[in-house]
Amino acid sequence: KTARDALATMPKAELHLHIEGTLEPELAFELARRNDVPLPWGTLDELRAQYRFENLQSFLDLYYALMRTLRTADDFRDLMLAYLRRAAADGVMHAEIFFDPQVHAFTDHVAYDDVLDGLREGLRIGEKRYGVTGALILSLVRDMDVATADRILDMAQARKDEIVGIGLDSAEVGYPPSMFVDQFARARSFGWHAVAHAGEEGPADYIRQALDLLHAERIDHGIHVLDDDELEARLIRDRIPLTCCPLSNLRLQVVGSIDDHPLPRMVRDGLVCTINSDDPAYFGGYAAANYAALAGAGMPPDTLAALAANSIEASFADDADKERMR
Ligand code: ES4
Ligand code: ZN
Repeated sequence: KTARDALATMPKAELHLHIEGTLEPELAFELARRNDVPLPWGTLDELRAQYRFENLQSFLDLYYALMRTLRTADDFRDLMLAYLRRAAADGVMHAEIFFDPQVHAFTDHVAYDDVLDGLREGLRIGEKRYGVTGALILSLVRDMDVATADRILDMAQARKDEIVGIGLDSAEVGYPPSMFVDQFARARSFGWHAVAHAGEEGPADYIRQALDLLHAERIDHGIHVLDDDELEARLIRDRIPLTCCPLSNLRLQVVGSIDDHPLPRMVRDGLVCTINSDDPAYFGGYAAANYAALAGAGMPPDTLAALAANSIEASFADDADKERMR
């Protein structure tokens, strides 16, 4: 067995994955044709030349452009099935998956119910076909009008039991968690868990706001916690999980190289970290590739195994389901 196979078969949960970020260029081209959505790139190679990012925003521009090709429930089902197949091959037993319904509903005019129907059908078929369980996190897009967040929660309320949590994503700097206090309070009143992207490009104080104002139970990315010793001590003490995404941080130039990634320091300090893939179609690999990148940077196998165990522990699955994953 190769080292990579060992990483791929290590049982793990994926806690930070945007389903729209699994849209591979080939499927985007196929959907553009199927749905008559014009794309500014004439060939796959022309499209493939766009995957060099300076920062979060330059990635988001391409991510939202390709997302426009997703138009029907069947598209979302196919996207989910393609992801779950890859997840299973990487040892992912369970995935808690973000989606961005404000963009689908208000930018691309795809009804919330169609998006949810498609994703849920994908999860249902995928669980039977690949043995991976999945749950959906409705992620609010922080750089859209806050009124659209209220409207999407209006739509989501009738089917609230089909969603496991509320999230917060997209352009971070200038869009502090404090803007979304009411929306998160409402989502928590639905019985949903709460998570938020914070401290990816934004400051440590956004992590504090996510905890204090949004009552986030996990922090997505969170690597800028290292700029604030007092906050770091609190996360260690309270065992707040961080969903780290090494290949994402590399490709968005949040870190200069994988060898400079702060994960080893975070683990040594005692933070509860997990390894995740964020937008794998854009960042060069799915779950096992993220574990492999850290292994290549010298992270020992027992540390990787501990982080995989953390991912199961930090998931929103119930205790019986966690036992199944271990
Ligand atoms: C995202 Cl890498 C990243 N950061 C923030 N928001 C996002 N949405 C999709 N990918
Ligand atoms: Zn993310």
